[in-house]
Amino acid sequence: MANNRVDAVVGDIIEAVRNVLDKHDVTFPEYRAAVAFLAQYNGAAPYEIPLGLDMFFNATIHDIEMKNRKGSVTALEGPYFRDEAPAVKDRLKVLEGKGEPMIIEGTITDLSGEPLDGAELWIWHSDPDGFYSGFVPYMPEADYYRGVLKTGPDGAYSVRTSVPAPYTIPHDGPSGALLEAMGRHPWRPAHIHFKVRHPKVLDHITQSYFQGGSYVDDDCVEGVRPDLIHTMDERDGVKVLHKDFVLDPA
Ligand code: MBD
Ligand code: FE
Repeated sequence: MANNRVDAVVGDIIEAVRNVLDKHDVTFPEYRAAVAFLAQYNGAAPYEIPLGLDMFFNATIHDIEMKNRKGSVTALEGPYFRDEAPAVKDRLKVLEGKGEPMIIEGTITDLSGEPLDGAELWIWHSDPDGFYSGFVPYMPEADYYRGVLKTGPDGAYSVRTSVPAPYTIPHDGPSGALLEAMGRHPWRPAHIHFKVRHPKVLDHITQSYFQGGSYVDDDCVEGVRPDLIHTMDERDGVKVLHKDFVLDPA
C-alpha cells in the first residue's frame, strides 16, 4: 500500500513502465541501451535533464493545473524567462530592419471581468530568426524582445515588437538524440511568452501561437492547446495579436 505521495506516484510510474516493457517484449540489449542512454546525461550540459523531462511532461502538468483554474489557459514557461527584464511602456527593443512589426494588446482582468490595476506583465519571445536575446552572440544582453510592463486602472496593455519565428530546442545533446531516434524533429512553432503577477490572482504563465504557423500542429514539446492559437488582425498595415488574460484568484 502506498503510504506517502512519493511512493504513490513513483510506485505507479514503475508499474506503468513494467507494463510497457512487457507489452513490447523489451530485451536485455534494449534495456542496456536505455541505461546507456540515461548515463549520457552525466557530463551533458546542465539543462539537458530539465529539457528531456520538459519535452514530454511539462505541458501535462499545465493540463493538470488547469483542472483547478477557471480562467485563461496556462502553458510552458520554457528556459528563457528573465525576471530582470527591461521595464517597458509600449514597445520592446527590436533589431531594426529585421522581421515584421507586430502589436500585442489586450486586457488583464479577474474572473469577474474586473480590470487588474498594477499587474506586472512580462513578455518575451524570439527574434525573427528564432533566437532569444541573452542566448546568442549577436544579442549578448537579454534586452531585445523582452520587457515587463505595468497595467493601469483599465487593466489594458499594448506593446509593439516584431513577429517571432519557429525555433529549435537544443538538440546537440542526449535529449535531441532521443527525439531523433524516435523519428521526431526539434522544432517548436513561433510563439510569444507571457507571465502575469498581481497580488489578487494566481501567477499566470502562458504562451500564444499563430493560427496556420509552421509546427503549430506538430510542436516537439507538445505544448500547444486550442485556446492558445490566435489569428492576427491587421491595423494600419501592422499585425495585431489580441491576447486577454482572465485570471484566477490567489
Ligand atoms: C522554448 O523557447 C520554449 O518556449 C520551450 C517550452 C522549450 C524550449 C524552448
Ligand atoms: Fe520559447
